[in-house]
Amino acid sequence: MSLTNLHTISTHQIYVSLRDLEIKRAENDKLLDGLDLSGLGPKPDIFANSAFIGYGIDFRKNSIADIQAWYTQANLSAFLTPNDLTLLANYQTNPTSANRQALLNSFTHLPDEQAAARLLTAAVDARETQLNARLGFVMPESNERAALMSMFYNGGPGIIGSRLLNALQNDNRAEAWYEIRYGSNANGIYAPRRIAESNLFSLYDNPGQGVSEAEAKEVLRMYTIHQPEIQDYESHFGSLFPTGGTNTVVFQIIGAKTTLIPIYNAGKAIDGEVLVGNEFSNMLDEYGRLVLDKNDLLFGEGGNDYLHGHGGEDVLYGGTGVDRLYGVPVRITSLGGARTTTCTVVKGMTFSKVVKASIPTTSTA
Ligand SMILES: [Ca+2]
Ligand SMILES: [Ca+2]
Repeated sequence: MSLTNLHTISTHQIYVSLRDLEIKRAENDKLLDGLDLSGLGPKPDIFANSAFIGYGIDFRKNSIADIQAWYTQANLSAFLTPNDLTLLANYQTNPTSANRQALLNSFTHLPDEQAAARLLTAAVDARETQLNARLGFVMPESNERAALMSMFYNGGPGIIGSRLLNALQNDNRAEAWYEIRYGSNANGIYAPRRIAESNLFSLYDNPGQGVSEAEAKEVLRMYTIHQPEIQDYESHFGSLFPTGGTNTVVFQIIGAKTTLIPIYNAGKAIDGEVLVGNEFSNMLDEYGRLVLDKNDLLFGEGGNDYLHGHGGEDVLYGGTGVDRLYGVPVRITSLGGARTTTCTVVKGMTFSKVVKASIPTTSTA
C-alpha cells in the first residue's frame, strides 16, 4: 500500500503555490525575496557545468523544445528570441565554455520575478506526470508530493532512489523521511534543501498532535536502523545540525519516544535510547549509540533478538521469538521461546529490568 495519511491540499492552485514556493526558496531565495534580481538573466552552474535562468531552468539538461514550450505557457515567448535559440542550440550541440559564455553574455533576461515564477510553474508542471511514472502510483496533491516534486525538479527521476521508492510504495513514512533527509545528497551540496524537503514531507502523520504507538514504533525502528549513519551525516554537516537544535534526529524522534516511554517504562525513568527492532532477528545494543549507561528501553519485536542494555536501569522487551536479554554486569538470558512470559534472571543482576513478551510484568533480580 502506498503512502497514507497524506497532508493533502484542498485546491490545485494552493498545491502549485506551495510546491513552487518550496522550489523557489531552494533554487534562488534572493530572487524570491527581491534582494538580488541577477537571476532574471542567465547564470553559470559551475557544479553542473551548465547554465540556467530564473529558478533553475537549466539550459543544458532541458531540450530546446521543452524550454520553448515553457516560455510559451508562461506567456514569455517575446523573451526567447531567435538569437537566444541560436545560443541555446550552439551550447547544447557543443557545450564548451566559450559557447556557455556567449549565452551568458547575451541571452535575453526575463522581465521580472513574476515571469521567472511563471516559467518555473510551467517547467515543474511538465514534471508532474514524470513523477507519477517514477512512483508507479499517483500521489495526491499534498505536502508530501510537493516535497518530492522539489527533489524531482532538482535531481530528476534518479533522485527518487530505490529505497525511497520502496518506502513510498510500502507506506513507510519514517523510512521515506530518512531517505529524503539523509540518503538523497550523494554529491554533498544539497543538505539544506533535503532538510527543508523532509520537513515539508513530515516524519509524522500529524505533526504536533498525538503519535500512535504503531507510528512511534515505525519512527523509532527507522532511528534504530539508521542512527549510526545519521550520526555520521549530522556530524559531517554539523553547522546544519547544531546539538539540541530542531534539525537533529534526536529532536525529531522526541514525539515517538514521548508516546512509548509512559506505556512501557515499567516505572523506570528512561533517559537513554528507545530502540525498536523489526520482525527479523535484531541486535539492539546501547553501546555504539549516542549515550552510554543510561536507562534504555529496547524492543526486540519479532525474531530471535539480542538486546543489550548495558549500564543503567533498562527495560527490555524481547517480543516474540527466542530472545537473549542482557543487562549489566552479567548476562540475563531469556530462552523461553515465543510468547513465554517468564525469563531467567542471573543472580547478581541488580540494575536491569527484564521484560519478556509485550506486557511489562517484570522480573528483577
Ligand atoms: Ca542502559
Ligand atoms: Ca524477539
